[in-house]
Amino acid sequence: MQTLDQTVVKHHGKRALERCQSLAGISEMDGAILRQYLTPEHKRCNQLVAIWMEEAGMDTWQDEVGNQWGCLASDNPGAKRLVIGSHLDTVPNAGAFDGILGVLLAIELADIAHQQGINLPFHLDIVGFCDEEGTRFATTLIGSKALAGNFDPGWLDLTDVNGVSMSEALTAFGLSPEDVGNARLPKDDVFGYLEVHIEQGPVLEAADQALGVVSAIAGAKRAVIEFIGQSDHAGTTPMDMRKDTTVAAAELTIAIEQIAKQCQHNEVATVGYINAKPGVANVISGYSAVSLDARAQSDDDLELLLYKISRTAKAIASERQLELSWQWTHEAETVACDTKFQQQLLAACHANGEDSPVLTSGAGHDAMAIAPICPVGMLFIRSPGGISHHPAESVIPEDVEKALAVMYSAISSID
Ligand code: HGY
Ligand code: MN
Ligand code: MN
Repeated sequence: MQTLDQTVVKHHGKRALERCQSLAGISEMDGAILRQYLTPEHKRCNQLVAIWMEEAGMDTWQDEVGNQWGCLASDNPGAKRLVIGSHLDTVPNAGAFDGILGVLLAIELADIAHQQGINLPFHLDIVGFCDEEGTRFATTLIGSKALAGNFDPGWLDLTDVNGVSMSEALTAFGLSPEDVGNARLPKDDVFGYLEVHIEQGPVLEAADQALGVVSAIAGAKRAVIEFIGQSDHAGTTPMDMRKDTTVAAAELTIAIEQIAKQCQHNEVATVGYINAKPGVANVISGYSAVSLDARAQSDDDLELLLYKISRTAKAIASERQLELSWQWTHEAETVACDTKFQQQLLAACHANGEDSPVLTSGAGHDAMAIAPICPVGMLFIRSPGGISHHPAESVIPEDVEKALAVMYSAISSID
């Protein structure tokens, strides 16, 4: 297992962090980071990443759903492909490293191999996924699911807050909605997928560890739970004659927190928003939508959590004589990371002087969407304060350098 010279690690680690800040400047929001799928910012980001990939000696292309690719080809034309990547899109008011750092570290790896004239036994493919967060069209892992052949054509009709459909947005971006299925990777070509990502949680910091190897990624389901009641006058409608959906939404929100807190295996459930309509002070809301993001370390735990929440939602609707409907918007099963990749990553950590732990991921990642077509592995980088999905998201430069050194050692051990 090869290790990198410290000066090389420092140079490339530093440049990856500088480039994170360059991409942070490509944002739809003034003074904050937001980069959504199929926007001009997505296009500008892909163009800049493509330049960096080409400087690293890679052939580049953008696929049919808007993922940005680079390939450092092996001399062996019949070689298999190792894909290393993460996502280039962000949540609103994001940090500079969630997803982004994983793509840029992969490009530094390719540049090191290119500069050293290493002939890899596999084609090194790097991918910057177009939409992991699902911020614009309320469905996530679009780019990575497309690679696995799981792009749902129904997504083309999803609309953003401005009523623009994904199909229209693809066309405006210069892509053809009818071609999105072609982004699918030929299953036999790819022998594995690796992803470096910030932990986005407190575990590595609490263990005073720079890096961690991921054993499994929590399963998740997202839904919009809708209460339908009766809009009415806020001044003339007696309290016992109301079909008030905002109160029902608030009652369910509190209940969801209580249900998750009473679970025993680190289940989590989050209401990110309540959307009441018509949403004015002097009208009782006849419609309220409650977003639900539920996660667990096993599919059985997730199903039990969702059953309890569903039962409570029904009881609230019945008690308040409201209609209830669920719109499922996302589902990702719990994914186990490949044992061999875990061993190779742990060995690479040890070869670089790190006694890194193994941990599970509460956050979802593109690796879960790739898992159906090839073995996946993930390396986590410590998140100071456990902060993420927030401008205060940060990394320790020395940890980033260690991650680069470990990834170099890991891929050098792949035959
Ligand atoms: O929500 C998640 O788990 C990921 O950050 N998209
Ligand atoms: Mn994220
Ligand atoms: Mn992420």
